[in-house]
Amino acid sequence: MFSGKAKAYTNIALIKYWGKKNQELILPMNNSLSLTLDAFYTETTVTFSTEFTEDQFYLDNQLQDSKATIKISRFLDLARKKTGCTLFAVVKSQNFVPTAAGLASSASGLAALAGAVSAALNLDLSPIALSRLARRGSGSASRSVYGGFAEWEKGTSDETSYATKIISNDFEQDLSMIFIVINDAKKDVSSRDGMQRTVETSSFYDGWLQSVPKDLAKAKAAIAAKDFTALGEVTEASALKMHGTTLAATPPFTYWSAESMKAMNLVRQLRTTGVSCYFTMDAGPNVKVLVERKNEEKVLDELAKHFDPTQLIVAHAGPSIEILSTEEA
Ligand code: FM0
Repeated sequence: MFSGKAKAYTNIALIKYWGKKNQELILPMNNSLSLTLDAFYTETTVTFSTEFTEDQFYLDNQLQDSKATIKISRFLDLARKKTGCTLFAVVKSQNFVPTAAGLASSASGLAALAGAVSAALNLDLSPIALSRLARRGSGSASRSVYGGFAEWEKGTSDETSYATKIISNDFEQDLSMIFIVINDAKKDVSSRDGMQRTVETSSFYDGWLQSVPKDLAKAKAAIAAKDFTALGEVTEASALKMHGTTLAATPPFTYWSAESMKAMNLVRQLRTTGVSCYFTMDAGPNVKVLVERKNEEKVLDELAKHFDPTQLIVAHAGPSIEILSTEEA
């Protein structure tokens, strides 16, 4: 019996990953840049044993159906192939999320799975190799290998597509990200389906691709200069452009709800009163507000006038992936 356990934190992209050029290998169309956060994480244990007769996947103590398990099995196959291991595995994953608000993240989940399986099979991977493996589970997971800021270099092959840490002089310690949790009845288009539909059908997609290198350069310069305003501006712009592409897809779609718009307007309004803060959004209606830590209280107080306190979750920069144990029995 071999087992490994790992803990990985989620990350939020400031410059978004949106679109794949290879769906099998999860090679992205553009580089992305993210901040790993401390508030949400996943702990995963993978155990391989001769006693198991199939792969099993438990999420938050619930045995998952065959559809969810097949995805995990395919991922495990990548690691099994590396070592010639033919054993089945039981995967137990726990998402640590402050409220039951649909904030479970594929980034922390697949990064933790990659860490756990590499620990169980003693793959002894470098951070880059672990990032490449995590990428095969979910693109954004490639970035959760690192604490603080990370950049996922799109690359041109399985070998060359991976994330690295951005050295930031601890700038990330000055930042807060406030999640505004917006529960919406509308069924989401998954990020996987949404980005694919956009690549294939959106007439705005070329504009997105053209804009990313400039935005990425701006973000990296802002991090190097510890320039919050510049980082905030380009973060918000990247999110708006990504979400713009979905409106021109066929069929068109949007992740924005009325409440998301309310939150975004509030952020803009706060700026007009001199409080520097910026929003970003991913493949769902939640809005995340980037703010300097010194202004966190002020922004929270203002948001609390319009949203229920249970909808507001504060996060700060989080650490890199942690391998918690490796056991052989
Ligand atoms: O995180 O198809 O990683 O850069 O969150 O599993 O590779 O779940 F919604 C925007 C993340 C997409 C931006 O996509 O997709 C970002 C997004 P997968 P992910």
